[in-house]
Amino acid sequence: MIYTITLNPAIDRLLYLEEKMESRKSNRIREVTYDIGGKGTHGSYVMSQLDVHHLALGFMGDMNGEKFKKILKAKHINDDFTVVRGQATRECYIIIDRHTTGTTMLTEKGLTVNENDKHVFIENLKVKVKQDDIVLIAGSLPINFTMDDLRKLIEVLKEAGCFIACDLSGEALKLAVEMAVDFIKPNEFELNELNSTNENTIDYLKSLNNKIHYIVASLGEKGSYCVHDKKVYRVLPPKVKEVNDTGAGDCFVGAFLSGLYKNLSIQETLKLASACAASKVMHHDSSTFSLEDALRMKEQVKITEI
Ligand code: TA6
Repeated sequence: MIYTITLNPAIDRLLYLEEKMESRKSNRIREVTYDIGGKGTHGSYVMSQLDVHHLALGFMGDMNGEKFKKILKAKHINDDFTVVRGQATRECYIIIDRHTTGTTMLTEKGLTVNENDKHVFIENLKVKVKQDDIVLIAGSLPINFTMDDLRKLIEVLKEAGCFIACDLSGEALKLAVEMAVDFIKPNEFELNELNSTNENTIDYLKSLNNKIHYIVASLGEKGSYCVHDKKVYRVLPPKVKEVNDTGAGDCFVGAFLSGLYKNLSIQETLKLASACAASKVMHHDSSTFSLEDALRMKEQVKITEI
């Protein structure tokens, strides 16, 4: 089973503009659609498409619970979110126009969790997670979920003996590294923050690999580096026409963990993840990708060991 933990999920509101967005002007919205938001839920969506036994966990607010659940259902995501009373799951706004590649994302802070909410969530996790499971913790933290809470969460998973994957940033990512989780996926900016002494990037990634089994350093459209078993792989994705890059990294992580779950080789896992992410950027919403296209593009992914 792969569990995804999205502590601060979102409902993504996609705003399609008539024209390029400009300040001091009324920017007309052509269309509004909704998608699931928050990094772990996107991973779950990929798992649902790849037929991987999965369950999405985290916190959700009861005030817009119906809307949130409806999107999860439409995306075939199995879930057992801890419901936070009197709170709403945040909305994030993704602004898309026909003239710009890349999108503008505006993210709300999210819900506030209290001590009881955190207790209920942790106890649920203790009952569920077993040694053979993979658990992904991804995305930002809700208000009042502290670094100590994150430490406790990782400790609970360590006690269960499962594979721990973290797609986190800032202090949360530093903590995941300190606690030697099994997988991290820093982007260039996050990697520079971690590599505080400016060591050569490849040497630094190799040194991280002494305690973290899988490191994927994502370079956006330029692909990624992956370090595993002291081997460094340069991964070049297929060239595609990008319409919305939101959620591409999440899609990569969901497919990568699915590859590990299915016992694929590291090369096959990287090809699958890279092709799914490439398909994602060709779609307008935050999570959709085409498995058919991904399976076709898999063979165009170039992997070299360096
Ligand atoms: O990566 C895309 C996405 O998951 C969006 O769906 C959006 O809701 C946002 O990121 C949330 O990011 P955050 O880091 O705030 O958890």
